[in-house]
Amino acid sequence: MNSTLYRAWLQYSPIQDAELREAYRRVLGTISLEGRRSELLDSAIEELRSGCRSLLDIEPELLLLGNEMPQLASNEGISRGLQLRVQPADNVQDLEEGNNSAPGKLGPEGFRLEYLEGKGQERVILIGGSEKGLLYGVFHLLRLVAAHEPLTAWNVTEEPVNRLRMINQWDNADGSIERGYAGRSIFYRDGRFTEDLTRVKDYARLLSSVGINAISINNVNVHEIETRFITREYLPQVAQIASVFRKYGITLYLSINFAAPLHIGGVGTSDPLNEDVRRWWRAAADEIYSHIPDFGGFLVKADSEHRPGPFAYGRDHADGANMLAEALKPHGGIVIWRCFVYNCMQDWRDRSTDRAKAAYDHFTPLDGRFMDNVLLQIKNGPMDFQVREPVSPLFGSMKHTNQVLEFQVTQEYTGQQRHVCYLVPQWKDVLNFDTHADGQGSYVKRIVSGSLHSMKLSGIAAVSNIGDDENWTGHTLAQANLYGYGRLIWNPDLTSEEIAEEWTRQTFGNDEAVIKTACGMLMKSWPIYESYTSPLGVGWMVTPHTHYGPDVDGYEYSRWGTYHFADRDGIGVDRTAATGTGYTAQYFEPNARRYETLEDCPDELLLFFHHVPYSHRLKSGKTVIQHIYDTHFEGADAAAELLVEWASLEGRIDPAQHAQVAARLAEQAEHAKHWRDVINTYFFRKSGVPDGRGRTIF
Ligand code: GCV
Repeated sequence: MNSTLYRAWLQYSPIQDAELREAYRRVLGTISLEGRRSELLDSAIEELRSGCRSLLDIEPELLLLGNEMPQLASNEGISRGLQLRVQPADNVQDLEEGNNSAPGKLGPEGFRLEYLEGKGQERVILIGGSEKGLLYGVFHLLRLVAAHEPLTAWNVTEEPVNRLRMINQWDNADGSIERGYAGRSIFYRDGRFTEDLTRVKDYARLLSSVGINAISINNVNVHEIETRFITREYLPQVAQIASVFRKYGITLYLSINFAAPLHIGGVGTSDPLNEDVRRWWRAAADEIYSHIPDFGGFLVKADSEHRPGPFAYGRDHADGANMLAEALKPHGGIVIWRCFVYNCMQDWRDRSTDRAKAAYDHFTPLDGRFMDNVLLQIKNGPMDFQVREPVSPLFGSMKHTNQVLEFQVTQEYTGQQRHVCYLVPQWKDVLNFDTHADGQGSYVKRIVSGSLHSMKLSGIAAVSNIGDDENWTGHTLAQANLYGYGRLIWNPDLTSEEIAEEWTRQTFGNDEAVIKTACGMLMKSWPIYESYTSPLGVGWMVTPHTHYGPDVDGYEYSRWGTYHFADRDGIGVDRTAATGTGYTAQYFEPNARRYETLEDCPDELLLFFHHVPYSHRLKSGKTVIQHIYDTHFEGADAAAELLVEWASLEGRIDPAQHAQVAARLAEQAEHAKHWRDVINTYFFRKSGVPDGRGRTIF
């Protein structure tokens, strides 16, 4: 497949501007490489060559300058073209030294790109902190070309801010994808691994181009076949996938079944303190590493939504995680243990249990007990990837435990890639949230980058949004979320607008009208989606199980702990310490007080923290009920307007891309009306309060 839809942001569309094309050709016509060839360097060169072919219609001359590793001085070596170098190992900054490189020293994943001009000659020097850094540099260079950046602006030094930059696939061996909205798995089909790995390779290119360095390739809900992925039967195939990703600097992980010793090991128990169980996991780890020497480790969902875990044996999460960590430790592997643990069999009549409190209550007492090769993976919010949630209070609360933040790129609760919802602004809000864990400035981004509490291991993971649809993501605009995720976690200080623009230029070209309209649409898409779905942070109100479309009471009398408590007088969950569940007390001050106090609580989270009458006035001056009506009318109108805006781009971008997005936007506009009418009608009937503007409610 080589269509525009398929190429996503790696279009490498021919440069039409003759002057610019000539300038790029001058410096990219000759590529010299100093140093030893390696798999990663081969990938870098392959990418450069295909990029040059496609963007500039040239076949660059490649000069291999042998094994000598020259010094870094930029005036050495040959004096023209693009010069690729890997910084000598003794000059690479140790990871332990921190993420910001000292002058002259690059971290192993960093790179420096420099355009030099003088004496009638010009050249570009690209130095990688390692082969991997060089590969990232090549992708960056190609990004600059695709965005038509002038050579004089090619002067950058980049280091990733986060160490672990991971993607989690929720793919099942039968080819289905849990919460997948873009077709079937590219990894598996009918219980077997896919034989043709072309698509896996192209996925690796996409991920590597935005700096992703780790992937887990199977669902955290580990079923029967996948339980055996860690055995001799499947490891040769897992190893093949690992080798595809390795060439792009991406380390492979597997989700494991905590009860594997019991189910497939013939051990009779999975008790983490049982010596036979421990021996079984050690042997399993030895076997894995004999096939995949650089295997990353295990991702574990345990004692969560009916998945097995240590609780069955009266043990806790630290016992479970450490047992696995011990098995992986001799090989340098890590355990990523998820904190998505709550009672999913709650009695809705029980007002004392609050699902939002669960992760904090389970894990904070264990701080300090996890081995140093264990990381806890924490979802961004305390519930489950809703369109609006507060930030999980676990961030910053476990100062002696490695932490990974989990985002969801797949749009489970945010329109399922049928609605456009650019999530980078939401993720930025999370990263910029000040936990006050160590006083002012204790931002989530500093916790997960490891800089606040000097964590040895830390980073960010996210659930992928791709499948085997031609355009990877179902909605072509949803490609911006995968792209944006990678770019944002490389550098959390990039703005949402910058990322949107980068993606748009690479995907749709450099027509300024396209950039302006498409970026504008992306930037308003999350607020629009929020406006016609569940109001003021209360969440849920979706069809049970599928999580698509409105069903206000769908989760109200269920066992999932997801309630809005709407009655004829008011709505919202009282999570205050004074009169409610006490959840607000899990935050550090002043956040605890801000959420606790009705006057200070931000409007957008009001119903997450408080139960209020419909007549309650928001900071905007509107009552809650009028806010619900207004946002739903306006939201549905705004969704219809997106379609009109997109129509204005017809003829300015590739027809296949245009038609694909137009079809999804038309569906969104219709579905937004459905949301509007269901929500407005529900609250009108519940409250009896008419719309102040007399619009039609049913
Ligand atoms: C993989 C939510 C989703 C589940 C998912 C779970 C999790 O509950 O609806 O499909 O399971 O989160 O993150 O483990």
